[in-house]
Formats: sequence, structure tokens, C-alpha cells
Amino acid sequence: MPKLLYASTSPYSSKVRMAALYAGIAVDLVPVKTEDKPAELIGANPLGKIPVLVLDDGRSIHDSRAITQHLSRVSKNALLPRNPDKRLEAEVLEALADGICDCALSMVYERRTRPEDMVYQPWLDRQWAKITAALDLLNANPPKLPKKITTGQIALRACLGYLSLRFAGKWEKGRSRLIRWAARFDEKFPELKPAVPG
Ligand code: GSH
Repeated sequence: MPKLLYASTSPYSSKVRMAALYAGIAVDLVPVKTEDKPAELIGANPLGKIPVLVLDDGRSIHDSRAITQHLSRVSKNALLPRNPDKRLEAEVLEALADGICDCALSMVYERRTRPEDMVYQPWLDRQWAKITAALDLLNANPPKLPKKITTGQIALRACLGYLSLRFAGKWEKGRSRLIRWAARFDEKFPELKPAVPG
């Protein structure tokens, strides 16, 4: 069975885990602490980032978008539509959700890795402005939630889960449509939980 090197708090890991579940592909979850630079992780991804999917034949796949595309290919397009326009829409939504996570993660790392007096507020503000712009756009026009979803909707759900974990009480104001969207997602796809313990 393919192994997924992941962390429970990583939004990209959550996306991939949810995508595998939705596509009906079993993966063995292997929790990893990136800060420890474990040999298994570095051997699979020299960048030392998660998620990484290690296939049965030893090949490893990163980053998360390469993984979702792989999962879609091996599940006969369970995650990405065949129709080029619809596929493009799904890919752009996934990129937007991942992009929000990139900004959010950069803020978390800025605070976590620098001494307090060296945290650069204009950098945090710049990242937050990007998150705000993207969330406002999504809130004004939340993606549809049909029976058959794509990696785009899955990425957005994982992203909102991460914002609720790290920016609770900060991202929700004025975003009631997105909050309802996440609740509807959870109702429709109760098996796809954005966070997993461990
Ligand atoms: N673009 C990558 C993807 O989509 O997989 C981003 C992966 C990423 O930044 N993962 C974080 C990580 O591994 C955890 S959420 N950080 C450790 C590090 O940068 O050393």
C-alpha cells in the first residue's frame, strides 16, 4: 500500500488524505515531524516537506498537487474532470486554496522561527492581505458542491480547516457564506474530515 508521509496539522497533507479517501485509494498514514528531518522523509523529498506519497515500487511523489494529480490518474479521474474547462477550473481552485495556505503558513513560520523582536510585521500584513483578498473572492462566489467534487473543493475544505486551526476568530468575520459552505461540505461528505489526530 502507498505510504503517505504527513502531519495532522499540515493543510496540504489533509488535502491529500481527503483526496485519497474520496478517490477510494487506501494509503498507509505515516506521521512525520519535518523539524526532525527524518531520513525517510529526506530520502523521499530532499526539500524535507510534507506531504509525500511513497509508492509500492519505491517512487516518491511530491508536492501535494503532483500527488492529487497522480491520485486522479490512478482512479480514472475521480478527482479531476476530463472536460478541459472543468479541469482547469478545478486546478485553479486547488491552486487558490493552496496559495492561501502558503500565505498562512508563511505567517506561522515567521512567528515561530524568528525571535519575537525580529518578527517583521509588514511581511505578516502583506500575507494577510493576500489571504483576505482570496477569501473575499471565494466568499462572494463559493464553489458549487455537487455530488461529484474535485480536488479543488477538497483543497478549499482543507484550507479552511487550517485557518480555523491557526487563525480561529480571525478569518471568519464577514465570511458567513464560506462558513456555511464548509458546514455543507462536512454534511455532504462526513467521511472527509479535514483534520486527523496523530
Ligand atoms: N507546495 C507544497 C505542497 O503543496 O505540498 C507545500 C508543502 C509544505 O510547505 N509543507 C509544510 C512543510 O513540510 C507543512 S504544511 N514544512 C516544513 C518545511 O518547510 O521545512
